Amino acid sequence: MFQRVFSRLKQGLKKTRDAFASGLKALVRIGRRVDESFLEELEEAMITADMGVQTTQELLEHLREAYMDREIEDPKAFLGYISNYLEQHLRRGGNELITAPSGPTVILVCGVNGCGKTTSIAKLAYHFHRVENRKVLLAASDTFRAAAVEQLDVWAQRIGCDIVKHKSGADPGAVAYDACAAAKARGSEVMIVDTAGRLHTQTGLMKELEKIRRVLAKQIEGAPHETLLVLDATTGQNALAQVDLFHQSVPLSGLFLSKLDGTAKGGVVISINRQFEIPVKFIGLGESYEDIQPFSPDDFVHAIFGQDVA
Ligand SMILES: Nc1nc2c(ncn2[C@@H]2O[C@H](COP(=O)(O)OP(=O)(O)OP(=O)(O)O)[C@@H](O)[C@H]2O)c(=O)[nH]1
Ligand SMILES: [Mg+2]
Repeated sequence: MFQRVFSRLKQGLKKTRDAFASGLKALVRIGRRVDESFLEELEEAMITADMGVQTTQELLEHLREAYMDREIEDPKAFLGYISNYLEQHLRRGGNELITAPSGPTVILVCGVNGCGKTTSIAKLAYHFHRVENRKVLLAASDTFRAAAVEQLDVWAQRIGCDIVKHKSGADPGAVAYDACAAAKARGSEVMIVDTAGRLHTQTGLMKELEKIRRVLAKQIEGAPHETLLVLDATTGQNALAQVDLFHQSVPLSGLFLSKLDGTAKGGVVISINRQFEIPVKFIGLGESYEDIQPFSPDDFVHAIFGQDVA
């Protein structure tokens, strides 16, 4: 089972691995010396993978020192050094989901238009309902975009979980309110709230998101236990600005990084993890509801470097 999950992760990160780790391997394989031009090429490979300037510079600094101190003798050893460094860097803790001590765990999901919210919610529903065998209820609080309710409804049917929905155009806060009542009455263990895509400049829509959050907080103690921002990994470094702006409206507790399969810039996980206190909790690796993985720093680095898990 674990091997299957890991090979799915490796498959999903193929583009990043090809661009970054394979590039690095080619760099060290030609039996060259470590000199300035080697370090420059290394830097380029890291920036291309979107690891961020800060992480790249810091890592290069460490590599230089380790080489000067003769801790690393030949270029091949650089690979092990880099993967260890990244693993330690990513392993900050807090990647686990926060759950309610009793009653439903409420997860509010937000993000810009088209970033993958609804698909990611389907993946979360699949993960909790089908993998962890917990009772899941979805709240269709995106009443703004035409067909958004139907889209979520189709996922709920496929996965076999509950859904609370109103008509398109209804008040998303009222949907959230009804969903809380239903979750309590039906003994749901996890309730996931879909919301409309919005930009921070759309003041009305941002206020609406804050209102949904208030409704949840009033109806269920401690809710939302998680507020997840879905970030499209293919947007690269732009994702960083979105974290800042959404966090100002609704305090975020975690990130769901979607579409990692579609980018060679998977290194963005590293810069996001570095820049914010907010941890990456899940990653999305495809369009099917099975393409979800709870984020594990060690597995992520192993998958990128193409090593087998220990
Ligand atoms: N390859 C890939 N595609 C994804 C992933 N997640 C979502 N998508 C695709 O991204 C597109 C948008 O996904 P949605 O889930 O509808 O995004 P959304 O944020 O809910 O969109 P709005 O509600 O319109 O704001 C769809 O075509 C999805 O199939 C992923 O992890 N990998
Ligand atoms: Mg949606």
